[in-house]
Amino acid sequence: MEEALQPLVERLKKGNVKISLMTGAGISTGAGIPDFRSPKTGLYHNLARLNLPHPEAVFEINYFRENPHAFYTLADELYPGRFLPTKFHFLIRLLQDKKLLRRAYTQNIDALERLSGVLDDYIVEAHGSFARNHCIDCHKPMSIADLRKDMKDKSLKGIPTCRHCKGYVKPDIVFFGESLPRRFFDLWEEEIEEYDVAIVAGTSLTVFPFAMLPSEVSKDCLRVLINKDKCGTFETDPRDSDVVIQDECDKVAELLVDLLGWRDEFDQLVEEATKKHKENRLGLGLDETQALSEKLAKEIEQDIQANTEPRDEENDISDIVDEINELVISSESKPSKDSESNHDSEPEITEE
Ligand code: CNA
Repeated sequence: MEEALQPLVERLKKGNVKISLMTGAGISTGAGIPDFRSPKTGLYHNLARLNLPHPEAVFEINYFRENPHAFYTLADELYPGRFLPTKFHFLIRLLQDKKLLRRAYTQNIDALERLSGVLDDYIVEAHGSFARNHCIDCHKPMSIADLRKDMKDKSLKGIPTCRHCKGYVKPDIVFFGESLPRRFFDLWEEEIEEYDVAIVAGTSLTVFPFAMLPSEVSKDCLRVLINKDKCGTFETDPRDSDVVIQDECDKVAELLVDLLGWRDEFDQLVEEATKKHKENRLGLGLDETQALSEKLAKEIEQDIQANTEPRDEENDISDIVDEINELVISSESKPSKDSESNHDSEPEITEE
């Protein structure tokens, strides 16, 4: 594995590279969150108890309209706050601290990038997140606090219900048949050609349009797949320069850290963050998760200001902190704008 990683290590050691991460559920299995498709342990394998017509139905909007219970059973299990970031998430955070990270596209809805201290500006939650909720009928927003209250309300059978029209409310997680956030397409268009390295990890590359990202990067971009299985464009349209590592994400993250000589910083980061999360962990919900990411962002801002010149690009750290602050406030009290929900005429999420 060490030899296979050399092209990546050499590029990173040279510095001045723009790295994009394109990740999926496999980077979070080490945290205890099941992925979709792994045989025996994947969510789809374990959905029999929900009596679904087919496993994907749990994330289908038409099925949700008729039977929201299946989704909310799962949402309760997966709701952010219960899980700690993995070694792989901390590698992403370290890439950010080293000013090598350009963008972290994720299909995950677990917010673990945020919890590892990756700043909002770098993260593209392509399949949405639990940060906002809307009624599926009148599209009015619902606060996280109300959603969590309804999820525990036996008289509602745990189904969050719109205060205005009594329709079902759903977190802004992108279901099959719904469009992805505008930001995903904007960044794809603006900068996909700019990346020097694309690290694709923990994804089966079966959900579109996300699965197309690795084939859209420029010919000069080094593509690296870190996944248990070879998949997607790495199989169907491989490039000579591709690096394919079929192994556990966390194991590869650890090896990379050693090969790059980042061990001490990495261990310190993991130790400090884990301690903080354990202190904050009891009853941690999404609002607390965001507050924690705000705290981490502030610390990063202080570190960066103390040690280096600020970035000369659009990523003014104080703006990012303001943005995260705004997110915390809006998730707790301010209604979010309907226009921010994912109802643009963009391509919809589909499975191969
Ligand atoms: P997937 O289709 O389940 O594929 C996961 C891939 O990761 C598979 O190829 C596995 O072999 C591989 N894998 C699993 N564990 C590891 C590991 N430790 N190291 C290396 N490889 C591993 O999931 P995708 O993300 O490709 O599918 C997209 C769906 C999954 C998105 O819509 C997500 O919202 C959805 N999802 C997200 C989460 C989460 O937020 N953590 C959990 C489950 C599903």
